[in-house]
Amino acid sequence: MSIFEKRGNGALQANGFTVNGATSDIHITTHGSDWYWAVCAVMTVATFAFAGLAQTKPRQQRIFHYITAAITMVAAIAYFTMGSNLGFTPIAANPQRNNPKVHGVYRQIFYVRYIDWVITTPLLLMDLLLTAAMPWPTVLFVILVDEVMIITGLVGALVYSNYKWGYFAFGNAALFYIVYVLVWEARKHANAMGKDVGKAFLICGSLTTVLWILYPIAWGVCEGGNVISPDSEAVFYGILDLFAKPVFGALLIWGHRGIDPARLGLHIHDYDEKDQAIHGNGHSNGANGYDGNGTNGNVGNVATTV
Ligand code: RET
Repeated sequence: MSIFEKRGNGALQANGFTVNGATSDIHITTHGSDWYWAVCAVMTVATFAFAGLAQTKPRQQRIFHYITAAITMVAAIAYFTMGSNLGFTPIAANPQRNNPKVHGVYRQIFYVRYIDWVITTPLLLMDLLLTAAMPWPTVLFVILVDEVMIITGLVGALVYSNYKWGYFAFGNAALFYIVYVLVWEARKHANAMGKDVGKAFLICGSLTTVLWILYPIAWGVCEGGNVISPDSEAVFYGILDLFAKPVFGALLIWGHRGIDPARLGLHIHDYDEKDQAIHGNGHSNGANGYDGNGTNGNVGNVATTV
């Protein structure tokens, strides 16, 4: 008996497959649970790395670090939940299949995935759209459409009848619009912000576009069509999430290394700079105010105050 067998992963026995009286007979095995734990570990390490890197920057330049650390933090907890064999509900499989890997009546549907995504996909879009310095009404609208995409995916996953494909269609229409904004409007906008911004956006925007198109394919063969096993589902979504969150985040933060967020219209104030404004150095408009000449008086100060 190996050390792993002795100490073991007891999540499946501890938490079981029965929820509200129904039991998932198409469910993850210990391998699936182990994999979820491994992804949880990567998300946790990434969170500390991104939060730690934030400390190496002045406070006015941490926005992308904080957004990205928040994304992996939420994912780490979602993966903790799935590794623990929690955050799911049994849904009657439709269609039922003869393949022994997906043979059964109730498929284990992890709704916690969607709780993760409803929080993290808007943050990923903020990372990208703020990089491209998109107008805030566009950012808000794209995020709203993104919530439509995730919630329709969740509702569809919980529906037994073929009406689930109706929700799937709404979700894909939403994704289509998001991809359009990323590959067309935001790309043009990012290029106009400078070569370095254009390059950072191109790398992260392309990665996102390719990955996000793979998610509905995963949904189609997992929650939708009951084609691949819950263990394979864990690997499929897990690999996508690893690229969409820690790998994306590392590339984004790397891309921002020489870019002051103030250049993207993100003028952020720091406490000591505000103190300076309050205590003053002779005239009241210097540090954080509109200077009355049609320009913003803080532009010079912000970059120099740490
Ligand atoms: C669903 C099903 C409905 C149709 C579509 C979907 C797309 C989901 C996407 C999820 C992205 C998740 C990410 C998570 C972060 O790691 C909801 C699967 C289009 C694009 C990036």
